Amino acid sequence: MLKRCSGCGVVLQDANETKPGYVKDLNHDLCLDCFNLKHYSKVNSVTIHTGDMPQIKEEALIVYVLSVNHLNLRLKYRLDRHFPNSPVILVINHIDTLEPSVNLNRMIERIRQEANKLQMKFVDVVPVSALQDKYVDVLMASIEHHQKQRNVYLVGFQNSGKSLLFKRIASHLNIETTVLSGKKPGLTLADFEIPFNQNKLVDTPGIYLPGSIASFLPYDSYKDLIIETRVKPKIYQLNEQQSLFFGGIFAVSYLDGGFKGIACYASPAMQIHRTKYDPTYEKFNQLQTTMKHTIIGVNFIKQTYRLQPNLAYELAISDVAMIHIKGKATIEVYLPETMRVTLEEALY
Ligand SMILES: Nc1nc2c(ncn2[C@@H]2O[C@H](COP(=O)(O)OP(=O)(O)OP(=O)(O)O)[C@@H](O)[C@H]2O)c(=O)[nH]1
Ligand SMILES: [Mg+2]
Repeated sequence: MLKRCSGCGVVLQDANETKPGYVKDLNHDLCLDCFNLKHYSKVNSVTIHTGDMPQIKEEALIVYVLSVNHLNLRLKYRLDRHFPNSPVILVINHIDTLEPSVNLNRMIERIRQEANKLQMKFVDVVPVSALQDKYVDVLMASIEHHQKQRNVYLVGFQNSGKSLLFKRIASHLNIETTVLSGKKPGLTLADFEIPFNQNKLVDTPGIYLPGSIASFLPYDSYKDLIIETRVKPKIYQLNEQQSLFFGGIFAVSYLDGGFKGIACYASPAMQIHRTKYDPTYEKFNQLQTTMKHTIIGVNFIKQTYRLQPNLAYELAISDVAMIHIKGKATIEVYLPETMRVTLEEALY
């Protein structure tokens, strides 16, 4: 039988060091990548697993794990169509990274309203922190309530915290698991399962998100930029025709809308620099070489967004910044062509 890595689930092989699953000795339990991640916090491989929504053929209970870092992508998938016969619990993870003033009930109510509009139903919406073990017991009670002799699958985008949540639930049940969690997107490569109320609870490989920071920078560099601790937003009072440079990674320009405060949520490692708007971004291009976090040698493009009055927006750029802006404005983002950028109504 093929032996799998106990951290990520990849099939182990000792033939090719450059291919996934490599081990020097097939008696080892962790592939080289997982070994390096676990013991040295190092990731050498640059390939990202590009898995899509997992195929779950049975009638199951789906636990859809969404990180607050991905709130903008909350409507990206019609889960009711992917899993037509399976009820879905929505879990909002990483709530420890939000400011304490964020009203979670209001956020949940808004998400429910949006889902209802799409005639998509969540049987429950539960905010949790897998890291701090907050409300994991509430989630487990909800799973038990909705499970009804079905298997339970944790699904969600890469890095949403499925594996950490899986480990937390396992430890509540006094079950040992070896699955690894970490900032590398696409870490889990196969299903992991534990018994759960006469059925099973399954951690699945994450859904690939194109345009993630990991497709542009090596792990050593992007790991500082992924938001995993509480971030106090940096508030900038901007005049029209001003730009903010986010390291050498992207720039956000405020073109019109009057004098306005905007709130930037990013890792403290992200250097933010305010300057005068220049449509050629010449200064940005010059500064790029001097920045600690920078993306050079790819094509940059400009995207323009017109924001409506009376609405609060979140502009999310890759996995590294969420920018909150209220009311009428024109915003231009200058960023690598294939980097992900989304604009949605803000939920907090
Ligand atoms: N602050 C915080 N960090 C979390 C939380 N849950 C997970 N993380 C961190 O987020 C990163 C990703 O967690 P994983 O559990 O590996 O995510 P995943 O969804 O299994 O990712 P894939 O296997 O790639 O699909 C890890 O560095 C975790 O420590 C949380 O509730 N709060
Ligand atoms: Mg995982």
